[in-house]
Amino acid sequence: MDYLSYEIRGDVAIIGLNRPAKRNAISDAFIEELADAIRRAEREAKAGVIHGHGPHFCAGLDLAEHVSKTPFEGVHGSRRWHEVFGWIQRGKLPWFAALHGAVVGGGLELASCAHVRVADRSAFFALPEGQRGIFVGGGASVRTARLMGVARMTDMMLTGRAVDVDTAERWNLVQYVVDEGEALNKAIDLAAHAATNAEISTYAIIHALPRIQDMGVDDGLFVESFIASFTATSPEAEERLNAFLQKKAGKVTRPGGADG
Ligand code: 1HE
Repeated sequence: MDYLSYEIRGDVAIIGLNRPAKRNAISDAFIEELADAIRRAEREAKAGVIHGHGPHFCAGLDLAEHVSKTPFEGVHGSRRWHEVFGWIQRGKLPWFAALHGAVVGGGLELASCAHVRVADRSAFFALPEGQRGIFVGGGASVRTARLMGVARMTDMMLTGRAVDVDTAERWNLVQYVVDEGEALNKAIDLAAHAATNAEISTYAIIHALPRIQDMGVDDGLFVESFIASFTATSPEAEERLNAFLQKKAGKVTRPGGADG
């Protein structure tokens, strides 16, 4: 692999963006490697982590390659990003992004596909497309806007504003903030935990929740009732529910508490 590292740890696939000299900028060949790695992870793991090697998570689209593309090649490139990133967001695995340094442009679009984002204190977030004379093309208008809201995204794109981790957490771009250098470990821990969940519940969580969010209230509640019933009557649910009732499964514990 030229642009990625790939490792399996237990049930977790760990994909590292590995083009640090170019700040992990994503070229056409890079996206094809990512496509293969995601499919491989779906065969070999129950959860996945994406992180970046070098000083930054990802500088987004490879601008050197992009500058010589025709408009239609640009459309095809964008559509390929959509396809591959869609396998992350609505594929078979829960994905955890470990973020540090620059998480900008297409790098933020990639991070926005993950189901959980962990950022260390070095991370910063920006959408410099407006300043480059282009537009987002890796799904940010759909995914990133849903995370932080259109008003904030409009501000970031119009003004070139970069935001730090605390702002990103307040804006719902990241769920966990950790000390510098700790994002990958935290993301792996969370992914390992998610890998122990019932496969059907994980699938429902990552596929049903974003769809229901886009539905009206009545439709959402109706769909929810069927998914709830379908998952609850699975053999895995029966086993897990009985394990709890027989006191063989862990209780819910207080955050940070010592009682469980
Ligand atoms: C690149 C890229 C890139 C760096 N494409 N080559 N993304 C951007 O507009 C962000 C552009 N990058 C930056 O603002 C900075 O590079 C960073 C803040 C990310 C990092 O700064 P720094 O000081 O650590 O690195 P650097 O010296 O700027 O860059 C190191 C090398 O990486 C340098 O090449 P070199 O040959 O001179 O060593 C840079 O040219 C190269 N490099 N970023 C190509 N992005 C599907 S649509 C998505 C739309 C977008 O993503 S638009 C946003 C693009």
